[in-house]
Amino acid sequence: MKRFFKLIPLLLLIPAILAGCGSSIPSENAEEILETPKADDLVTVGFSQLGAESDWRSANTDSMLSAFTEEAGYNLIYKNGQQKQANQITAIRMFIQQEVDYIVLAPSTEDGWETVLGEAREAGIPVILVDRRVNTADKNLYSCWVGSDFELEGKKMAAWIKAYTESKGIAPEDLHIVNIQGNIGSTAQIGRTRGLANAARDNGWDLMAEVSGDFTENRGREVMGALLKRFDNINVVYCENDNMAIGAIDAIESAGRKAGPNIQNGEIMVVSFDGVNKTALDYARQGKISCIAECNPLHGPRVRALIEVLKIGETPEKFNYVDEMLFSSVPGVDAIVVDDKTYKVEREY
Ligand code: GYE
Repeated sequence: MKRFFKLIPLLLLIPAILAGCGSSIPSENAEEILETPKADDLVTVGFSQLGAESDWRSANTDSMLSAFTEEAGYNLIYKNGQQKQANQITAIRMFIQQEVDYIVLAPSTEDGWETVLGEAREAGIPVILVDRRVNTADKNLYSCWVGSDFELEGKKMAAWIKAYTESKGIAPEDLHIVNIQGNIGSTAQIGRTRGLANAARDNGWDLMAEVSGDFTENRGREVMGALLKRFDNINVVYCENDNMAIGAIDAIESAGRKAGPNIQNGEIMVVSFDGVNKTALDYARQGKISCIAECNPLHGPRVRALIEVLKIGETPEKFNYVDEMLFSSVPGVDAIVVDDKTYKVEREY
């Protein structure tokens, strides 16, 4: 809505910017500056995405881009934070300067948002959080959040590991687990790590190491390679996303080992989260990944629905959770129970 007026000064600035920067304007900026003015009746949304580390993230970005179209009445300004909180803070400040109508933030990590979210509030721009959360003492620094219950995902996975290994008569102390974590301090990492760590403590499992693989395939490969050198008895690898699981499986196979559920026969059981990446789903069908906790990335329409509520002056629910399933093609466990609730284990990916 307000963007049209903001763009005029920006367009006037182009010759000066070109002169100042020589020929190399980063393409991301060029796109924003050269953007054509939008109709005045569009609602402008600035979306600060944290990066592009995984297939989940790409699916999430696509979902946002296809929900906030001009046909739907929106002008979306998308900024990729390249995995750096500082970039996301800069993007939010830019959105404030542009006087966008709403800011949508997918935060990289939970801490450190007070100042910039305070600036958005000063400017009167509502902030909607998507996927991960922020840890601010004042919860009114954002209007609402939509995403997954990451700790529940972790608890479900731990319940599956327990049920499966019990069904095979494997003693708890014989489970030698490593956790390849997501980027430290992100809500997804914190919840999934906690789900496993609590279950390990309660069940007497040997949780040998927790190391971050930053949610990327390459880091998953590197971290698993190093863990295999450090420990010779790993039999369960808990990967906090599918991309890291793919990397970890590569490392397992390169070390001459087999990824699979038969840990009594020397296989290394890999479990993971998301269920978005095609290779991971193939690996799951083949038993290289034994269980996947679904994490749904399709938040675009959900965020749009929240904005529609704000637009008519109403207050949406503060925290909006998405229902998710658990998948395993490994026979033996049909259902698991977490916090008194029964979840079916889906067999088809
Ligand atoms: O599981 C992982 C991604 O925050 C839920 O981040 C998201 C996680 C997702 O990179 O693949």
